[in-house]
Amino acid sequence: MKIGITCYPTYGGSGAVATELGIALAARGHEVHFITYQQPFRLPNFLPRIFFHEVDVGRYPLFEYPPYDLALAVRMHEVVRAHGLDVLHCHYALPHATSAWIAREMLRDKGDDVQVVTTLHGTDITIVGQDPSFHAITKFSIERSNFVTAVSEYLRRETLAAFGCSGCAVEVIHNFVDPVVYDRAAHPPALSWLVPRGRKVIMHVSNMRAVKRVRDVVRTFARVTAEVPSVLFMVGDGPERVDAEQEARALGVERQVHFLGKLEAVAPLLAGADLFLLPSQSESFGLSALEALASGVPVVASDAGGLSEVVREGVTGALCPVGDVEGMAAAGIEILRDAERWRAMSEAAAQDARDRFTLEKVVARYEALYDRAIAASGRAPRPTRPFPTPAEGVATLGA
Ligand code: GMT
Repeated sequence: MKIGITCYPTYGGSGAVATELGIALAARGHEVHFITYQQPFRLPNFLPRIFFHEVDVGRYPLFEYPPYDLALAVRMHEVVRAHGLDVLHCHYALPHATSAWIAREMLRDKGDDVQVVTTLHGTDITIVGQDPSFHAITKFSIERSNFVTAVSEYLRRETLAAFGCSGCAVEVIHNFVDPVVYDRAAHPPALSWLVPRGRKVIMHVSNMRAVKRVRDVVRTFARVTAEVPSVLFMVGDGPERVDAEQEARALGVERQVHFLGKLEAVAPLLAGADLFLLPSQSESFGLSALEALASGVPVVASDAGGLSEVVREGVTGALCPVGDVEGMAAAGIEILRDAERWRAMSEAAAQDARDRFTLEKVVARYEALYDRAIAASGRAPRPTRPFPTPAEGVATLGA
């Protein structure tokens, strides 16, 4: 098959999922074309059968807001025609599904067609999509997609409640991890030089937006370390980082809190962690929690959105009401204090992630969905090109 993938290429769960899906599809022999404004952050420079098409938003003095959605639609249309794509898979509804609809209309105008699959990730439904400025176009774009998926049951329910979405079935396909990458045993200790002897390692990974409640991470940590001496690693960056730094100073734990910034590979760090904190206000799935679990790290999180589909209370971690810093700290202390309990939880976490969210199973579900989409179009899938032919690969990258 030939699949176009559009996502936000910067740091964030939806871009990570989209990119890793594309890499896995290419490894299974499909041809994958990323169409976005920047090379996705988890996409290495060159891989067989993967192509990157940059969207160039022309600048013009009249445009205070350059119309990215239109430039994206034109690029989608161009790439579908040039490479004969079967499917355009949009990750995050706005504006990607809208641009795909425009591209498909342009194709139909020329007697051509493409199937549009939209995967809903979170705030495209729970926040942005419900903003009065965007509600109608989000609903329209979801309804005009040929197939729609959501990354959790919670998000599927939210979508139906917020948009009604008549005539569109929303299929749940959970996010996934590569168990080979997220494997505690596979990585040498990366952070031990920063961890004083005998201290536990607590970790948080996020884009540090308000929804992540990073102050609660620091507050929870301060309570835990008072009972179980620990170190906190904050991975990622975003608008709330300064607040978290300030909170650490206010609570007198700044010397035990390390801000590591944006990092491309978190698996080597997670492999050295004892506890993962994710106290988000809302989380449709919580990919970072899954990556921690797969790495054998128990997760203490808020019982928000789809997190209860990922973390098994008392088995792989603990869930507390949003903002319940005391409860999260108590749960963290209980897990860290008891070595036997920690080991059992760590093993259960890694096993459960492999049983329920392994890459192989989930990617097969997307493949089956593309098959259905192509069958519904009445066409045979387009043959992928023989590969690798180095000259062709190099010439097409970034085309
Ligand atoms: O919806 C967002 O806020 C963006 C998105 C992202 O790119 O990080 O996050 C969402 O998608 C992830 C991947 O499916 C989920 O793991 C996150 O839970 C979800 N974020 C929220 O719901 C806040």
